[in-house]
This record gives sequence, C-alpha cells and structure tokens, in this order.
Amino acid sequence: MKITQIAGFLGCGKTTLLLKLSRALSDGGNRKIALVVNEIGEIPVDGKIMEESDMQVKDIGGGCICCEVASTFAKTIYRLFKDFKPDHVLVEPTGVAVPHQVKLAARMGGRDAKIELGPAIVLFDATRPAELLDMDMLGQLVTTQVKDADVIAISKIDAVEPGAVEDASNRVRAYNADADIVALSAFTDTGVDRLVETILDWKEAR
Ligand SMILES: Nc1nc2c(ncn2[C@@H]2O[C@H](COP(=O)(O)OP(=O)(O)OP(=O)(O)O)[C@@H](O)[C@H]2O)c(=O)[nH]1
Ligand SMILES: [Mg+2]
Repeated sequence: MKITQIAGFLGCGKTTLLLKLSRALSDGGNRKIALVVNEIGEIPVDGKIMEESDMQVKDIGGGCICCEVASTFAKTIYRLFKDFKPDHVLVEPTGVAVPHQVKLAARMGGRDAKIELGPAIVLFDATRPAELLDMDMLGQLVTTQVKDADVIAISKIDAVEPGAVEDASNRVRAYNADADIVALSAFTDTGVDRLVETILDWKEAR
C-alpha cells in the first residue's frame, strides 16, 4: 500500500488533480485506490463529490491531519490497510498542512501495516506565484510546503502564459534544489502522466 499526498495551498488544484490521478492509477480497476481527504470546514463537500463505487473515500474533519487530528489520520490509514487493502492511497491534506508532518502521521498509521510512502507532491499555483510567496505569515507556510516537496507541480499552466510557468518554476527552485518540477494542467492533462509514473516508480529514501 503506497501513500501519496497531494499537498499545496488553498485552491491550488489539489482535489481536481486527485480525481485525475485516482482514475489514472486505478487503470480501469486493475489497481485498488483509496482517497483520504482532510477538510477544514465542518461539511466534507469534496468527499461526497469523489465517492465512486470502486474506490473508498475517507473524510477527516475537525482539524489538520498533520497536527490536531494526526492520530485519526493514522487510524484511518491502518483501517484502510486492514479492511480494504488498496494498492494506492491518495491523500489530500488541508491547504495549510506541512507535508513532512503528514508523512510522519502516515508512518504512525503504518506501524503495524505494510505501507510505503510515495512522493509528497506539492502544487504551486502558476496563476498567483507572488501572492502565494509574499503573503504575511502564510507565505512562510507556502515556502515550507515547497521545501518539503519531493515533486513540485506548477499547477493551472493552461491559465497563464508560458513565461509565467518559468517564473513560477524559478521561484520555487530557489527554495528546493532537489525536487522534480512538473508543469501541470489538470484541465488539459499536461503533466498528469508524468505524475502517475513518478508515483508508481517512487522508492522511499530510508
Ligand atoms: N485553469 C485551471 N484551473 C484549475 C485547474 N485545476 C483546478 N482548477 C480550478 O481551481 C479551483 C480550485 O481547485 P480545487 O481542485 O478545488 O483546489 P484545492 O486545492 O483542492 O482547493 P482546497 O481544497 O479548497 O484547498 C477550482 O475552481 C478548479 O476548477 C487547472 O489545471 N487549470
Ligand atoms: Mg480540495
């Protein structure tokens, strides 16, 4: 069971990508997929939209899976492993989650389960790079997410000029020298195959 998180700030396209990736990874039912979505609000809207017959969708509310409800997340991971045995679990943390803490919580849940961690894919919205990095307090959160990324996906590239994609790539590269940077549009499917391959091929550094 490989656990891959799709992280990134509020509204950067996580859920849209999660749906694309889950369908592609399922490969017409050849692989079993579970989705774990962490909602900030009381009502888990995304989870309802994503419920599909052959996938399990778990909603976790009441806080962030990287802090307040990390133990709920860990239990969810463990129960998925015991009861559903998916090949892949895709996790959408809240937009304010810190990726390495999500990994720690997932590991906690996998203590007695056979889990592997996939890459932390962090989305960075190409339509508002300056806004994201220059926000007072929250800008620091975005840079933390970028630093924590194994793969950075510059999202919504269909909505900007090519120069803006390069600008966004350069900005995030300054915070993370090692991550793969993938230009992504979940609307035109650009970059989606590459992310699927990365998830499938990913070997956790130990
Ligand atoms: N142009 C464009 N818009 C996109 C793309 N992906 C998502 N969006 C739009 O961006 C908005 C936010 O998308 P979501 O997938 O809900 O983003 P999210 O990161 O899950 O948002 P939160 O869960 O609220 O943090 C929606 O209006 C989407 O339709 C994309 O590839 N291109
Ligand atoms: Mg979402």
